[in-house]
Amino acid sequence: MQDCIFCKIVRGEIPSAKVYENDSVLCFLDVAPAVRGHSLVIPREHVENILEIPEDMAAHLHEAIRRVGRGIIQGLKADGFNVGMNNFQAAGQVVMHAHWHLIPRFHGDGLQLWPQY
Ligand code: DGP
Repeated sequence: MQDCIFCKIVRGEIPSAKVYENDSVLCFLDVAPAVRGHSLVIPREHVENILEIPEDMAAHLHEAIRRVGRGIIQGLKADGFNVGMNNFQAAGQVVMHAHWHLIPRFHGDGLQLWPQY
């Protein structure tokens, strides 16, 4: 996708702070982090949202999310992490290239990310 900002990051046309990458997945730090270490996991291939993700791609993404999550726990010494995804504009999706937010959490950090259900 020519105009997609995350596709530009994949192509290296926009710089990013890469956290992890493999042939099908890229992970980089969010430019507007909720907290230090807030990372985004994306498929290299352009798909808009979770409904467009084929099974094989989902497996690669899931594995990458686990790897980066492990890094957040071990590297940042976080107590936990949130995994979140906005799908479609009504749900807060701004960049229309599917992505997962990984947000490090610490006991007592008081971060309010999503409504408490
Ligand atoms: P969402 O609302 O789920 O579509 O979140 C999009 C996220 O993408 C938002 O937290 C900010 C981040 N973002 C937008 N543009 C850039 C960029 O050029 N570089 C990086 N690293 N992150 C970006």
